[in-house]
Amino acid sequence: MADIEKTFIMIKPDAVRDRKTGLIIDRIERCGLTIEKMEKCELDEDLVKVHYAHLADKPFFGDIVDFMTSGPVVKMVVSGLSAVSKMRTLMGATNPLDAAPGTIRGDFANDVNANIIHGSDSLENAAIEIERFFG
Ligand code: DGI
Repeated sequence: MADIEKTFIMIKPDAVRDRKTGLIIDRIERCGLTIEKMEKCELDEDLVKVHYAHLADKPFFGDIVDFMTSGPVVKMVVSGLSAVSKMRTLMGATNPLDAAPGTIRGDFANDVNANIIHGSDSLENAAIEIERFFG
């Protein structure tokens, strides 16, 4: 049976700037998931570097840091049955060109870096990321 899980979600600066926050929250709630915590904030460079440390050796790492510090984000804790995998399905593939229509990235994003939403990729990382961003 599926378990109630908590996952970490972040609406990225492009989507906040384009006033898509409400549309994205609507998609999340329509899936039966619950927004437990939500805060609009700016990320400092050090936090972004820690969060994306698994990509530190990639040539596009600097682009990620520049993009994620380019404006406010909306960070959230989202809960529900199988929340981690449900959110990953709802978000769609990392590259919006590969993301299926009907997914958040498939419908709203065009750029692999500015791909409008982050969601934890495992239950273990969800706990780490919730602690990292909400303490
Ligand atoms: O968990 P995801 O965000 O789906 O994927 P990830 O952890 O592999 O990548 C983190 C972010 O890094 C992703 O949301 C956008 C950026 N990224 C990933 N692959 C590429 C990329 N950015 C560029 N410019 N090119 C890439 O190939």
